[in-house]
Amino acid sequence: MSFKNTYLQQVFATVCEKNSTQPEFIQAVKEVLTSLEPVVEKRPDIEKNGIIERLVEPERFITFKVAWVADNGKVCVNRGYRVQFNSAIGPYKGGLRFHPSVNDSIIKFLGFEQCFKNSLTGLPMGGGKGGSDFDPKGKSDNEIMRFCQSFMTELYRHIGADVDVPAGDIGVGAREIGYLFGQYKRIVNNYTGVLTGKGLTYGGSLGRKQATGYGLCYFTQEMLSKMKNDSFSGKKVVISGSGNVAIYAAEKAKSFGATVVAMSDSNGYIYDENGIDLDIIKQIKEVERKRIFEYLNYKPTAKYTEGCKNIWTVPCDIALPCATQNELDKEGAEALVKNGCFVVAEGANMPSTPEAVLVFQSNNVLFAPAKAANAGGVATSGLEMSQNSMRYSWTFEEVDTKLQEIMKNIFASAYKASEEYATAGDLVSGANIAGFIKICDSMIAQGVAY
Ligand code: NDP
Ligand code: 2IT
Repeated sequence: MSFKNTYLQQVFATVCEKNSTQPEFIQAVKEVLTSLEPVVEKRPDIEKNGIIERLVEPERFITFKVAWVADNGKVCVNRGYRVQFNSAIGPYKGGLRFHPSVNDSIIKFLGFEQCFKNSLTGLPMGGGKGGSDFDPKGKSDNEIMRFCQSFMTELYRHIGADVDVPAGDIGVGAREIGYLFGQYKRIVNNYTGVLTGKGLTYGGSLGRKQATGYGLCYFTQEMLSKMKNDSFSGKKVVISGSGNVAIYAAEKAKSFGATVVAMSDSNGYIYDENGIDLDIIKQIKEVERKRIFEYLNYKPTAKYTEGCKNIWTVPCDIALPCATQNELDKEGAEALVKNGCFVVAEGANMPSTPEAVLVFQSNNVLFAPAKAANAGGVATSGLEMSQNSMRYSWTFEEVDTKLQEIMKNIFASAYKASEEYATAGDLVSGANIAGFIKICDSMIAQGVAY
């Protein structure tokens, strides 16, 4: 039996039964429902209004065919997805992921998590997510463009600036958002802020590119300061991934006085004991779109290890998993703890397995869960939406100041909820509960429709 509360136990059993082929979705639901147990016990109106069974069922789950033509003339077919999970507190909002591993389970776990994360930002955004099993690796710019155009030719009818606002995620950055936006505008003949993460010349927000990584470090700095009277300064940091989130987490950690000694991609990781040179990483990853081992061509003294999993054996004080789900397992967590790591903050979505989280919690590691720690990206997407609505742009400093404020507020509300309902400092429970209460109260106020 996973839950003492019989209502939660029944809802969870139904989730498992109905979604038996969706392990990541079940994993995400189990974690949230476990955190909500004390709230459900305290508030009978939750069961009375059927909140939990309504919360775990997406309002809409859309799949569609994406046919496109490769440069060699071959016709290819991929599957597109959009889940519109919960609209209680605002229009659906969440990224698009293009990666061959994308399936129903991945999209639903991401959409489910997004609801709570968006709620934590304090901005009016519901939860959604989408993407495709399309693999952008090795594709030409023209192939990416044709794929994005075909994808949007179906997606456009489901989204809108006040309906559902997609953005980037793995495999979707400024280039893809540009092609998607162009096609949306062509079809509907309407210039609106229907996507975020846009280029700065056509409605994008300063600071959005940096926001998830910077926000992760603002959250971590706040957690270190409030819970340990400490900071990034002088710390050794290991960061998995070398994409959008990882690069800007590394940049901010460095500006806070830390040394980032290791980064990875899905092939392997590099170790540079004097600190990774981020200009080189940006050149390899953002400009050339090549593999991380190319770093050795610039810095032959660095070390490359094939396989990304063992990055957690590199000794560090702070670990920032910024690649993908379940990339940090029990073994990785034990290696981190053994080497003295005392802070783990999640930049990726659900990067730590439940067993890894237990290792952190039982070894007093300061642990910042993804929903709270990586919310800076979507929060700044929310700021991009505000600027688009106002037909106005804020400066980088204005956006960055608001982002810092939002990350501090997220820490404060997660911490407060942990004190009220769980153990002070249990930010997993705190973030889930604080995100949930706002959605729950909004659902009750709006009656039973969804
Ligand atoms: P990018 O596509 O820019 O980068 C992803 C990085 O993770 C790459 O280095 C990639 O390596 C690595 N990676 C991806 N999949 C795997 C895998 N299966 N195994 C090992 N490594 C992998 O994506 P983002 O940086 O945008 O996203 C990273 C994480 O952060 C994701 O979990 C995403 O959901 C989350 N996130 C992103 C936000 C954003 O604003 N972009 C906001 C909040 C969370 P390779 O190139 O070899 O595939
Ligand atoms: O997981 C995430 O929060 C994102 N990929 C960002 C979503 C967004 O709408 O900016």
